Amino acid sequence: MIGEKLLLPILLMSVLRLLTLQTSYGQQFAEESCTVQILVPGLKGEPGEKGLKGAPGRPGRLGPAGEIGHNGIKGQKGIMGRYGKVGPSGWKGVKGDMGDAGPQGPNGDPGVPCECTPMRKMIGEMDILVAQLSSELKFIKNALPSPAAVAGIKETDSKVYLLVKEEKRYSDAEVYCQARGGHLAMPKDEGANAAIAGYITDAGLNRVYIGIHDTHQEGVFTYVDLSAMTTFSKWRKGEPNNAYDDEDCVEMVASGEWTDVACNPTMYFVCEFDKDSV
Ligand SMILES: [Ca+2]
Ligand SMILES: [Ca+2]
Repeated sequence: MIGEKLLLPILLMSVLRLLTLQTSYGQQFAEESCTVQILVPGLKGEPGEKGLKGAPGRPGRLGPAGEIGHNGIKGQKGIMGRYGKVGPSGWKGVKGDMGDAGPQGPNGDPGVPCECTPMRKMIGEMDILVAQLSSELKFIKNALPSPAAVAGIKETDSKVYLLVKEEKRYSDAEVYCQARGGHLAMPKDEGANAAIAGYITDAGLNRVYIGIHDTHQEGVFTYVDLSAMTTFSKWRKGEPNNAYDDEDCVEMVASGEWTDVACNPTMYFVCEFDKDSV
């Protein structure tokens, strides 16, 4: 405080002296003022030029942790990680398609000889049986006008007999049989006669035409194929009698006996066929 009180009068004195000297002794004042060395602050100078950029300062202290940011833009896909452990076995799959056929295998070992003879014999017998059945079936198909019209067939070793339940005159009956490859039945021995008689009986009939007549010469009976009657005949007692002088054809009754009758009446009849031709 004391310094400032002493300094103020000095400053005032210096200012007055400076003003008195300035008018006439400008130059001198300038020289004297420099020598006085009074510490008075000058007027504020013009701003200097901008200095050069200083060196970077030391890093500051580590700041506090920032807040959790919001989701940003999704980054690029990372590289594939390592393979994981092998997982458990899966369910059994659906059965696949059949594969291509494999190559042909090697030939097998030779077989042991078999007893083929009995087998061949059996096969041969079966072939014969099949052939017989086939021919009989063919015959039935050809011979039967309709299943209801015929009672069926009978056969002996060499003949097949067919009872036709269609009433025809003698000549028409023979035409019918010939159309199928045969004739009216011509019993030439006891066995054939019995077979035909049994056929009639089984069918519940009383009489049928058979293939015997004397149309060519009265009293001389022949078979319908014109073969002669030799040793066998089965005439009923009192027959043939050519009754009314009009009996030139023959019927067989259920007992198997023969009777000469007229040729025009219609009745059922029996055809016969050779087995060889059936
Ligand atoms: Ca006669
Ligand atoms: Ca008679």
